[in-house]
Amino acid sequence: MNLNNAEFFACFGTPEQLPENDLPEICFSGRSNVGKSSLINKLLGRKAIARVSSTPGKTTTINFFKAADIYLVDLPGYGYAKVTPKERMRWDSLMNAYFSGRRNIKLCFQLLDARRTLSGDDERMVNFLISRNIPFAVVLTKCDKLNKTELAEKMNYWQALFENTPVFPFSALKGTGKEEILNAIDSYIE
Ligand SMILES: Nc1nc2c(ncn2[C@@H]2O[C@H](COP(=O)(O)OP(=O)(O)OP(=O)(O)O)[C@@H](O)[C@H]2O)c(=O)[nH]1
Ligand SMILES: [Mg+2]
Repeated sequence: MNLNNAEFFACFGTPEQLPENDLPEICFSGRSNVGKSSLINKLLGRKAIARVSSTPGKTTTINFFKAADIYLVDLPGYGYAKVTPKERMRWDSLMNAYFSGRRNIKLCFQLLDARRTLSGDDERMVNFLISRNIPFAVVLTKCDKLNKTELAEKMNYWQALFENTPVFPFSALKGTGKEEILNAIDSYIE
């Protein structure tokens, strides 16, 4: 799949703004700072179509990018400690609206930092996807920060947690895993 002719489509900050959509959508979920926007940039072959920041909580809206008649959807991150109860409620209602709206979500990439272990928030997110019957695959981000042995250990850990789910190691820095992820998108779109 070639997603090189992408354009920014729109961003949505409240449930009412979310448009109904029947084009296939691939969405990206994960804690703040895990690397969602960086992954989207890499897949689209762009440096900064999605905004990347070293401060967590950068993406607070649902951002749609259009490429090859599909949407890539950058979801706002969770698990950011400094969020107010009000912002947390906004996040909840926005995410609920997104996943319960009439749309054609083909696959959700659940991003997890390869170096870490599954957090309570990650587990809640995964269970939410399962409860909504959203097909998902796991992307392990920041793999460039692990050496070969550490990566092999972590792959075992994550693959054991997600037995029947594809798990893709990825590095936005080096591009590792990009082709495999694009192929997965292809297979879920068809
Ligand atoms: N070394 C390394 N750094 C990465 C990688 N992916 C992302 N980063 C860095 O991690 C930080 C967060 O990346 P983002 O892509 O903004 O993360 P996000 O998940 O979109 O964060 P929010 O928008 O806050 O939810 C940035 O400083 C990135 O440069 C990676 O594969 N390797
Ligand atoms: Mg982001």
